[in-house]
Amino acid sequence: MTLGIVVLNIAPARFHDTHLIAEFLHLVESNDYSIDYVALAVVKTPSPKTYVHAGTVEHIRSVCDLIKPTFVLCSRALDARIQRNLEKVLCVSIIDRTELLLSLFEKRATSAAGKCQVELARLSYLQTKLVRGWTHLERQRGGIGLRGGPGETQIEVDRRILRHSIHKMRQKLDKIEKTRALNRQQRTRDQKRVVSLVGYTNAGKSTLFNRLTQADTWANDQLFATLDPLVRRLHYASLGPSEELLLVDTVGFMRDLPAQLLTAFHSTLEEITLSDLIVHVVDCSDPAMHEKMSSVQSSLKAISADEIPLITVFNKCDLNPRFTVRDHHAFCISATDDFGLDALVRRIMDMRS
Ligand SMILES: Nc1nc2c(ncn2[C@@H]2O[C@H](COP(=O)(O)OP(=O)(O)OP(=O)(O)O)[C@@H](O)[C@H]2O)c(=O)[nH]1
Ligand SMILES: [Mg+2]
Repeated sequence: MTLGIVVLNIAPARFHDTHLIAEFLHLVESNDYSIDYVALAVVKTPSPKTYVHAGTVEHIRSVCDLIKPTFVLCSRALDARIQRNLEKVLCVSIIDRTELLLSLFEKRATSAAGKCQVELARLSYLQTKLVRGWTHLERQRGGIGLRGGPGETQIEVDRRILRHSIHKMRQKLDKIEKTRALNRQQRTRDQKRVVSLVGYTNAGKSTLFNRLTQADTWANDQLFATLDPLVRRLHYASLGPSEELLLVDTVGFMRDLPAQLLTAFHSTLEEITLSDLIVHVVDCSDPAMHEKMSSVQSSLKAISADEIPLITVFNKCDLNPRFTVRDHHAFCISATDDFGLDALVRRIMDMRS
């Protein structure tokens, strides 16, 4: 457990910002950080030096003096210069939203591919943080002397090391990707149909996947519990196993995922583009359901998966019993209570014909 302060920047014009605050706090909890203090900063016009205004900086500084936190966590991605300025004034390391997401992904990555992808994302992120006189690599390598030939400045050394590491990591990922492509070819040869479960993080994809495949995938009330796509044949209780239908559990989406993570996870997301049917799992008990649905829809568009047949599944209806669906292409289910799963599985199986 690490101590932390959370600084939240909210623009008052955006009505659903309370959801964003809740989401950020969930992200912090998922990272196992204990929060000591939450400072809400309303920023209409960002300050060019510190993003938040002088009064807020002063306030956070006095709180830091008092509780001496290990980190200050910031709910938005920070430009390297702004981050450095804030760290100087507050005399404490700052973790911005991108870094928080990266460390969460690092914790969750278990497979070789997942680990490589997160490492690649971290290296690319570090590239954006190299600023003269202050480099994030110092934190990473614990001050090992890595200075190169005469005249090579620290920042040049850092850039060189990063370029080299990124190149090696890409090569490693390319190899993994080739194996994945072979597996996909095999599926096509065997004429298997692929159904991908997609959705916002924590919507209940893995819980549904477990129910529909008799698997035991890690499902948890934590963000990004799943990172690697998992493939299993459909096998639902009374309807028995299906030889030709494969179900894929995928990494969850989230609004404004950092570009470095999206690039590194491109091949994982590509699995979705090769499916015959997409099941969009939505948490219908979530007050931010509509924003999250749009976020998933735009992410599917961004990976060119918006032309694939899609059915929407409103999950967790046990938590929102008054919820009803009017669209007869959509389903209302509860993955934990097995409610509505029969109809859903029959619909998925219909796809075969
Ligand atoms: N009450 C209720 N809880 C559910 C239901 N389905 C899933 N959950 C809970 O929601 C939480 C998230 O479930 P997961 O299956 O891990 O969600 P996910 O979409 O796979 O999440 P990521 O892998 O993080 O993207 C867990 O605590 C589940 O027990 C449901 O139908 N009803
Ligand atoms: Mg999951």
